Amino acid sequence: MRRRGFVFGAGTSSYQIEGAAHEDGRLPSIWDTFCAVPGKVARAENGDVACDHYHRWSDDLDLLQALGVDAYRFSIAWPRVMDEAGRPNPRGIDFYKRLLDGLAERGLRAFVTLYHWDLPQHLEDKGGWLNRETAWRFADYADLMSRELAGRVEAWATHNEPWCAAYLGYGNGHHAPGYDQLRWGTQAMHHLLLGHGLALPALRANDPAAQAGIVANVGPAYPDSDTPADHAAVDLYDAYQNRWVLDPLLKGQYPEALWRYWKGCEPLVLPGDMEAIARPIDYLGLNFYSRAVVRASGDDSFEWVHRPDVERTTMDWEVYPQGLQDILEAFQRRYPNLPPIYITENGMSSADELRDGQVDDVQRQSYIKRHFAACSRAMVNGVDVRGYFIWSLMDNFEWAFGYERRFGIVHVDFETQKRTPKRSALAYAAFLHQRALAEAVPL
Ligand code: IFM
Repeated sequence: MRRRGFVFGAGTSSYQIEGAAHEDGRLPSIWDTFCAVPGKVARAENGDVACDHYHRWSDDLDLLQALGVDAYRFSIAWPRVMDEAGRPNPRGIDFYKRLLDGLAERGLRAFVTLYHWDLPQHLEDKGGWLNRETAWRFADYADLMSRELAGRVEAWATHNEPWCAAYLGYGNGHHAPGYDQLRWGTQAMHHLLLGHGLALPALRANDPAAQAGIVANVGPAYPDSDTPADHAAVDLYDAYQNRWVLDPLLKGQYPEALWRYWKGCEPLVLPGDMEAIARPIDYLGLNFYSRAVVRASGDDSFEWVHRPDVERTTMDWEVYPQGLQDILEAFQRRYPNLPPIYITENGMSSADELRDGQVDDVQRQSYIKRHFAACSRAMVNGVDVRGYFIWSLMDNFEWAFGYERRFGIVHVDFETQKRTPKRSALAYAAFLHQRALAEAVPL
């Protein structure tokens, strides 16, 4: 099913939009458990209902079709499709079959992520990603889904942002399951990456025409000053933010610098693990939002510099589109085996308000334009970028921040579940329709 042409799309993830937390045999996930712990999620919100996409998926696919995108990126909820014994749950699997049929009927291509953080709670009860066995359970899950959905998926991603799943989930406790031991963060990362490597052969065997890859959240750092110490801080930040994930995948080793920063936190790596992790992938998905400015702090450490008077989003993330070009070109220089890239997430949260039936999210519109321009510059300079997905199709459950941080190009009224395309969605649609016209009527 490999097709040519640049892919434009929009993305979501299961726990953030589906709701229907107790329907059709879905089991609890670590996010259901985490949300129930007082103080973990703003206003004690959770994904029980979210965007009610489980029931409204058909209307949501109509929205995507009206936008004129080529592809939809979504994730499968592992606890919906397998029971505790690892047996398939047909009712859960049917939901994704209906969704994929609905996409095909509308001429939309599917980019499917297997793990966007909603680990079944029963696996967490056995140690979650700290338990090496979970990597094999993940490979079983990948095997099941790629057998069930073979032929309908354009690209599989094993994981979305293992950095967040490992570091925020096990290293600092901001995300489920809420542990805060750095050493656990690095071990969880190792098992997540191992699970990725173990899943690849099944994806390839069961769905040979689909692409198989992984998605990483990346961000460049810039020195606060031109001193050697601040440049060294940039290097260290790069090891922590980018190379911790990308070096094992593309070089088969963890960056040594990281163990100077996190002394004594090396994970237990068994023979054969790194070979499995570094198995070739067809594409690499990159999620890009912002940059860091850092300076040296103490021995072999860095700290963030919060510059005043720069453009920011309501996440307090700096808007720095040039960083996307810089990081794409840096990866191209660094990894001779860099596979084709998809920008699998790019977008921003803003304090959007519905007024007279409209949402005038001018900053998001400009953010998307400037980032896509930066991506195009990297492409002109030789980086093989194959697609660009806006995060997110619609406002949704933004993890520990709950529903207040709105990333969607479609506004969701969480009381009524009414969807309203924001100005950014209308601009994206206008751009995509112009492109379609230009392709249909070449001058
Ligand atoms: O909403 C998240 C998404 O789940 C993963 N990438 C970053 C987004 C914005 O924080």
